Amino acid sequence: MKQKIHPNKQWFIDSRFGMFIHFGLYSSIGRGEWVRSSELMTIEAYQPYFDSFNPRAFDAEQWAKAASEAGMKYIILTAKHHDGFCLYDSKYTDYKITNTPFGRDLVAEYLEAARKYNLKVGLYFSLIDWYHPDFPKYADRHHPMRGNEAYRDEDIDWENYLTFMHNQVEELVTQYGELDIMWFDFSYDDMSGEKWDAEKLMNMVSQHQPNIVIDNRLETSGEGFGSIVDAEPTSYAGDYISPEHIIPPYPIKDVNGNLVPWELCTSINNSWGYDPTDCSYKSAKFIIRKLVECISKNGNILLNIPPDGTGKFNTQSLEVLSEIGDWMSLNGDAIYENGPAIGLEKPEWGYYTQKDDQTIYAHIFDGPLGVLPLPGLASSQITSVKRVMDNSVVKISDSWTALAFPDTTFVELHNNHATEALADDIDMVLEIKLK
Ligand code: FHN
Repeated sequence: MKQKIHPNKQWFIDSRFGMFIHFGLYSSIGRGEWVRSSELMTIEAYQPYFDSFNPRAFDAEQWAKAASEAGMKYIILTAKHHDGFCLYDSKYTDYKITNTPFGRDLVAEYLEAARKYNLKVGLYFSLIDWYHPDFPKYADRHHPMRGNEAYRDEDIDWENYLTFMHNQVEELVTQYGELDIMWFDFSYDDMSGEKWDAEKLMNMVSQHQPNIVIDNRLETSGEGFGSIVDAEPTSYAGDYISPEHIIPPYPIKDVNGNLVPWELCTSINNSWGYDPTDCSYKSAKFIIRKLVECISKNGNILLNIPPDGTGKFNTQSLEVLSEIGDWMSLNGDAIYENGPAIGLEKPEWGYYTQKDDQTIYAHIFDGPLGVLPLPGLASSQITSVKRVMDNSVVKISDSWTALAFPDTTFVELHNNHATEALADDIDMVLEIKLK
């Protein structure tokens, strides 16, 4: 089925699995990246975290190596989040990492390390800036100074803010080499589309980085996905839909029936920015199974790993990433370049994914009683069935009962139709080759 994405950007769909990193001043506070807003914190109250910011354990290689070894194919770092603090040496503000005790351009080091590990590289950029004097405060429903009488009659120059914001995007897309993804975040209420001068912004970005993949958050998705699913999307509709902590129930299509790429963004626990009290780390098994579910519906997962205030990934994150990597090293063929299995219903035991016209993968989460049914696949269609983990052949059952169901092939995961535990209790993968 035709994908609604430029061929130069197919790598994004093929990658299926990426790393998100939220890092900034808030990481040293440990109460999430919205702490200024959630605690109505003034710039002055936030300033000590700027003045003391020095993530002594930061090592871009640790981030990139962990992503690569977990089987992630792309990585996206917050160059600037809503607090306006820049992790790069912006010439348009003093509110930047090179003016803190850390003193270095962290974005530059991150990009160098990510490219060294052959990761596609992306930057997250906040359209919102709670530090800039010309960003709305009193009437804005997210700003830390919302409703603060001191700002009731604020006199802001929105055009000046747009010039500033566009200039910052331009320095990112011109001074840090080829970027593969720009992750704009986020539009809301009337702060959407042409309010950001989005068409001009997109034209500028595309001029400097013609193959860059862009998310759909330059416009609000409102009750849907934004204009990306329309017959004539806006110039800033983006290349993919970005659901957050929600997996679509089925593949997303545009009004013409083309598959629209999407990427679930979620975190390894329940926090984007570091929070030491958030110990609800998702297991490798949970993440892998959700990744398979997303792929079966034409989606990617962008998994956020929050570095702590010293700049390192903590042990809990590293252990989960390592276990994911172990599984991906054996089963990556059933993840990368996979998508929905055309014409096959979801089987009861897990999911089908499809790589090409001759290759389908069965992702078995729940083991069968005796032989495993492959619903929707007649044995006459199949040339071979193998276990991906060890490339061992799986026998097609020729029992009289199995043969009674012509639209279903039964395979023997164990000899003599025995019922045994799955050889891989995360996701036991079979490669099914079709004629
Ligand atoms: O407000 C941000 C939030 O802090 C975080 O960056 C997420 C990640 O997708 N995006 C926005 C909320 O949708």
